Amino acid sequence: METDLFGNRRDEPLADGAMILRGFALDRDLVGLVAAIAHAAPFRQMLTPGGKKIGVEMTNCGPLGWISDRRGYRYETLDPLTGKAWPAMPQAFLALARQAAGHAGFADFTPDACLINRYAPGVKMGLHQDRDEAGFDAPIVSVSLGLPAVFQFGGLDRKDAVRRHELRHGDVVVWGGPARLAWHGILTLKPGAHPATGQTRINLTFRQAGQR
Ligand code: MD6
Ligand code: FE
Repeated sequence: METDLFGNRRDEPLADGAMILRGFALDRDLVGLVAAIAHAAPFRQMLTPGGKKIGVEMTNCGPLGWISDRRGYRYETLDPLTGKAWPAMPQAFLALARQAAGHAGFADFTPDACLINRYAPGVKMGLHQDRDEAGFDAPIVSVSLGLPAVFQFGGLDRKDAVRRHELRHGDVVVWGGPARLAWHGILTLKPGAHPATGQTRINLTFRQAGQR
């Protein structure tokens, strides 16, 4: 557990409206829940609108799922791979996302989408903004599981300087308000093994994607 000298979980400010909650997601069986979701809606590599395979493998749970294909980036209620609705969002996911948002000062967060990213060593996520949602009033809550990764967090302009922060198993990032459209990414994952996830990193990203 990430704690200070007094045994408290630490909060690390990133920017106005953004912070890392170290160890906030520890002691919950999130990995088991991810495995159950992936059984119903398998991890897959999606295509960019330009036709390139995305390195990060993805799936979703909740009413809306983020997808990418030749027609663009968007949210869909049905998984294009199975033709069925995405698996329900587990109560434990919802509770964690709501608690983390509340801890960071965003009351009443009700995510309707949870994108699940899986990284193998050698895989990265380039700098991007999360801007496919219907509105930007709600924050985003992001949970890191398994292998550590280096997170790059920049500003509202793509050219703004980025800072690097290591995200470890159980860390939660919350951002919203003035930071909601900040540019960010994940550097190439280094090889390793983690007791919870094996040779992978898993990231859960909770969003309010549809109309409220
Ligand atoms: C990742 N996260 O941590 C990728 N987006 O693997 C994101 O792209 C992200 O962590 C929006 C808000 C928080 C995030
Ligand atoms: Fe993102």
